Amino acid sequence: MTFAPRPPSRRPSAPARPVRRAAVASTGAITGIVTALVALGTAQLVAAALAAPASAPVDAVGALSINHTPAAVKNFAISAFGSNDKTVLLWGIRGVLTVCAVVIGVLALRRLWLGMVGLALFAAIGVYAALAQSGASATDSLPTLVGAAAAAFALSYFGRLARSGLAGSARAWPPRDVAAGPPGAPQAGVEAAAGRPAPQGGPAPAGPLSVPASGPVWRPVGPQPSPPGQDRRKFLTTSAVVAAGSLVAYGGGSWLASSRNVSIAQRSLRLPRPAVPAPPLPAGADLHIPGLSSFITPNASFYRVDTALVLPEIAPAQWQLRVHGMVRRELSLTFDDLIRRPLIEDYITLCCVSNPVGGPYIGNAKWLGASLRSLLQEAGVHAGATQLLCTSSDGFTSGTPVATAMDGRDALVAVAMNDAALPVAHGFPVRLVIPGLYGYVSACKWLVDIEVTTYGAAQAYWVPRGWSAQAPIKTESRIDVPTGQNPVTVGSRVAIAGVAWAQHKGIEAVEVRVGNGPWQQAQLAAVPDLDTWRQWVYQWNVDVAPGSYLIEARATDKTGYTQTALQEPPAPNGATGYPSVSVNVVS
Ligand SMILES: Nc1nc2c(c(=O)[nH]1)N[C@H]1C(S)=C(S)[C@@H](COP(=O)(O)O)O[C@H]1N2
Ligand SMILES: [Mo]
Repeated sequence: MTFAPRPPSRRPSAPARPVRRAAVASTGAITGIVTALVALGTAQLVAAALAAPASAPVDAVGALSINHTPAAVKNFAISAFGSNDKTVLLWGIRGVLTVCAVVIGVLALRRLWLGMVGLALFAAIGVYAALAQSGASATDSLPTLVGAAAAAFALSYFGRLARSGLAGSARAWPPRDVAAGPPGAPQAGVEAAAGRPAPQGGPAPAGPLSVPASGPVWRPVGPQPSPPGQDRRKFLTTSAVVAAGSLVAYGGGSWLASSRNVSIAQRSLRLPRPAVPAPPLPAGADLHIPGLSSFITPNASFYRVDTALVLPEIAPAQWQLRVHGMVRRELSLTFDDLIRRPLIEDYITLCCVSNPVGGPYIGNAKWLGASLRSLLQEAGVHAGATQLLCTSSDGFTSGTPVATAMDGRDALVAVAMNDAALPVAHGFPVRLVIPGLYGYVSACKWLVDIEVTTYGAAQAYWVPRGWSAQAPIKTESRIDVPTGQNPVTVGSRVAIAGVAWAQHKGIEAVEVRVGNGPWQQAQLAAVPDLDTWRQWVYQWNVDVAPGSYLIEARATDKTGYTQTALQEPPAPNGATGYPSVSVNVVS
């Protein structure tokens, strides 16, 4: 703090004016900033409670300024800051607010009403901005109004505390006879800051400035002034605590408000009809065998794999996708732009490279999305580009081969999963789904950016962490039943069933063997196309002697490749080996 007193002997003739000035300025700045934080924190909480994040003052003023920005400035901002343009704008508003808050705080130390007028001015701007939103109602003014009320309270409380802190320090130093001039002369800065006239000589009425020059400590009637420094300390600690609390309220309120906003946007999203509907689901796609994974995995039980500690909450209205890099024409799409494109619907089985043989990180859904290929064609991919570096709003990146995205398979910029908007955990509002590639090289969730580049020029998230840059899904199978938990009886018939997958190649056959016996053909369920897993079942007549038996399965895809028996772990590009389950046969 600028409070450290200089020894009086050094500058006996100069009153402490510069010191006071600095003290008033810093104290005023703190008062103003704490007041502003209280205003914004409170407003944000109210906005969250109302589920109206856009009515919080900073966001409302931001939206207002976007709508009133000339196109040229907007284009400059977009080209200079890209998709960060909104962030830059919001921080700009916060910066301006901080400067104004400092001014209001300093004013308030001089005359409280001046600070209050400044506050009211800001409240008016906030209310105006909140009500200027399209579809705004009177309640949208509440966040700003409640915030301003809390701020007014904070301003008068901290103003009072600040003034007595300043006065306390004036009392402590410098000794009145050295620095303060003749008794009764105005003490520059301090009384101005205190907002009341200096005592005009004599035993002044109780007040922190009425300190006798010498003699025994004079005790005023009424509330005792605190010892020097104590008020100042109280001011500093209280403002630190309140500032911290307000920041937490602000952060928490923003998060709450946007997550409520997103869930509302998600529930109310109207999905356009697909231009290319999914092939009809064949009657026999689901064998309905107890314990066998259903052909379609419900969204609620779909596996989830990502690096997000806190799920990104992106409202479609805020979403933008940039396609850039090695392209002839950079593209920028809003959510409306995206869903106005012809949408393709397809059943696609998504699988994680981390899935061990027999593991759970695989699921099948009906996806709806725009064609990634047509988007890339529109952008015009340069010859020589090999990789699409796709970035999530949380910074995660996946790297997809350009060739795979362009070869005509249903590589989707997806907006829906099983006839509903994407769940937030699965990438709302937009993610990629590309049949035939493990998720980490294809299925970027919360997609915001596609950079057309090369494998030489860029590495996606998992590549420097030891996973392969290229990762096509390996032909695999899983045994769902029996689980091996219960014994099976000699002479009974047991359904050995599971799923097999070779996305975009298709499953041609699945074979099963029991206890190193001969491979037996399993019966395959119907599938709508090549991009999904395929259920299979083998009816086993338990005609073996009691004992423990290993059941194994293996799949062959439509290219003629049979999955390998070689057991490999998931790293670096997918596990291999026959799935197996050990069952106990009893008589
Ligand atoms: N933004 C983002 N997208 C991501 C990931 C991630 O960590 N962050 N993980 C990928 C991986 S490894 C997989 S397997 C799939 C999983 O998609 P799901 O969680 O919808 O099943 O998402 C992919 N997309
Ligand atoms: Mo994954």
